[in-house]
Amino acid sequence: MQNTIMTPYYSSVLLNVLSQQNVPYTPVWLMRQAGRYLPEYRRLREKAGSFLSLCKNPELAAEITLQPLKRFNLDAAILFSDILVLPEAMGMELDFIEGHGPQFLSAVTTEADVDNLDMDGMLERLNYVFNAIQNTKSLLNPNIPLIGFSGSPFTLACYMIESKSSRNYLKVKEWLYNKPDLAHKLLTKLTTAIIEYLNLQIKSGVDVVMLFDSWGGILTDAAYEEFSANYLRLIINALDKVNNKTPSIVFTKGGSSWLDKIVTVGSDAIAIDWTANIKKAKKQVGDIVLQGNMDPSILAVGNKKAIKAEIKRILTDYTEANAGSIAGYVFNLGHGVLPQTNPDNVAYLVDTIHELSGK
Ligand code: 1CP
Repeated sequence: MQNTIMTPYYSSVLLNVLSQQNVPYTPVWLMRQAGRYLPEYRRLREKAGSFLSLCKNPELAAEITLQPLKRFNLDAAILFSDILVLPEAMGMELDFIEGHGPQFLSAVTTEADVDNLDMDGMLERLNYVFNAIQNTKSLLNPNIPLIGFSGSPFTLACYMIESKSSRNYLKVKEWLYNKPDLAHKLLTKLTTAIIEYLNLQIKSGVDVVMLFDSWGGILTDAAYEEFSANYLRLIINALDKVNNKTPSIVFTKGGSSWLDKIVTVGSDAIAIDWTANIKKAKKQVGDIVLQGNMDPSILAVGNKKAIKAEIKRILTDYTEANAGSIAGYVFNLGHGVLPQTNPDNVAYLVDTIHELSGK
């Protein structure tokens, strides 16, 4: 599966893949590569007292961002933060309750609540994120790109309307079906906020930006276009391309049947979850880069033989669909690393991907 190098423009394999260049091996990074499966993360979190105080401390956030890179030969860092810090900076009080995940103390329920979301001073209140980016960049190997991110407008709206994770999203659906104009008003406001937020992340030093549309998959086909894809497109179009760079990645979990729509959003790469058929996905996305596809539970429950077999399957399926070339693919999971994962399996995964793809 070895490829010839064409004079790479970047010293980073990930940036070369994202800019459509040939690479000597497949780059890999993992969603939630920093987090609870790492004992050094758990120790810092205990010391800091809460998840949010870790996010808001630029030194600790940078340290946690770098933790997985000290252990594993990853090809990218992703900023340690959370998608929910943006609504928090718009005035929604946020709590991370141990064992229950994140929760807003009150939900957005009325038009007045939407109007009251405070955009003035929002970016100043997020200063700790931009400081964490600068700290991380000053410590990170310059050949390793830093990924910044935001939730998609729809996914952030889900948390804001439901106040937390939901089983059936009935409050969100009530907005979509009974008060779509108000839903659009909220999504439009979030879109403006996300554009400002991501552009300041780019100015602060991130090399790639990713949009997490983690809950887009709850929508119907038509509603996905109306309430999620349209807003993703507005964001991608408004991103600053510093020196014509700063590639973007869009991830709609559960979105593999809408790849025809997602390609129209305009991102440089599309991330897929583990339910997607990567061969079909490659045919549908054409020249757009693909990322992801491995089931995260393999790392938690699979043995090395199973992990290797799955890496082989994914790389083989992708290359078969791409005229024998590994170009245009970024290895990742179909969702975040599970807390039950043994870090040794992550080390094995990363090294095996590099080895099998040509390193
Ligand atoms: O210590 C803890 O218990 C906190 C666990 C944790 C961590 C490590 C949360 C709470 N967030 C994070 C970090 C995080 N969140 C990152 C850091 C970078 C990395 O990937 O290493 C990123 C990119 C996110 C993004 C995020 N947060 C998403 C989008 C991606 C996805 O997983 O779908 C979502 C939906 C969230 C909300 C959130 N924050 C935390 C949890 C447990 C959740 C999910 C809650 C739910 O089930 O809805």
